Amino acid sequence: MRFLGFAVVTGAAMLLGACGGGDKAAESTPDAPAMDAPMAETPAPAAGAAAAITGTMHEVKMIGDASGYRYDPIDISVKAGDGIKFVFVSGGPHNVAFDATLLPADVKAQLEANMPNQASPLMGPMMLAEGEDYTLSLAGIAPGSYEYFCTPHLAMGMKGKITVTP
Ligand SMILES: [Cu+2]
Repeated sequence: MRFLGFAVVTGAAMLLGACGGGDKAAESTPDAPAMDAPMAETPAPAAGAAAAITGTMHEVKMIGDASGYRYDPIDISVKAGDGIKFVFVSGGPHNVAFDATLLPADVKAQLEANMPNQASPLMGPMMLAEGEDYTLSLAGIAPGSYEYFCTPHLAMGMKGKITVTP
């Protein structure tokens, strides 16, 4: 309940950073706050291993229109510790998912820890409405390039790439 007061993304990130080291056991909330409100990307540390965003917040649009289904930008470069907010613009449903077979083991484990509300391992929740968003922390992710995709639109080529630099 008390998370609802923090509406701003940076506020939520700071909140997590502030209390992340304290009580790690009691962080799992029964009601997932990210489901109902556009600004509710309050990260819910799953197994206590999630790494909070400490750097810049980037934005990637999720678009489906007459030109096709795509992430914009398709390639994005971030620094370790940065975060990406994926914003549903049009033409959904959209999500963000990674292929475990393409990831180094350490990156796979950290992404699983960092991704809130996974529908299945490494698959973010399905977003159904314009204006919804999904925030992913790249904190703790080793430098490298990692491809991701939209599950409903993979066959239509909706893929993106995140390059993490040191
Ligand atoms: Cu999509």
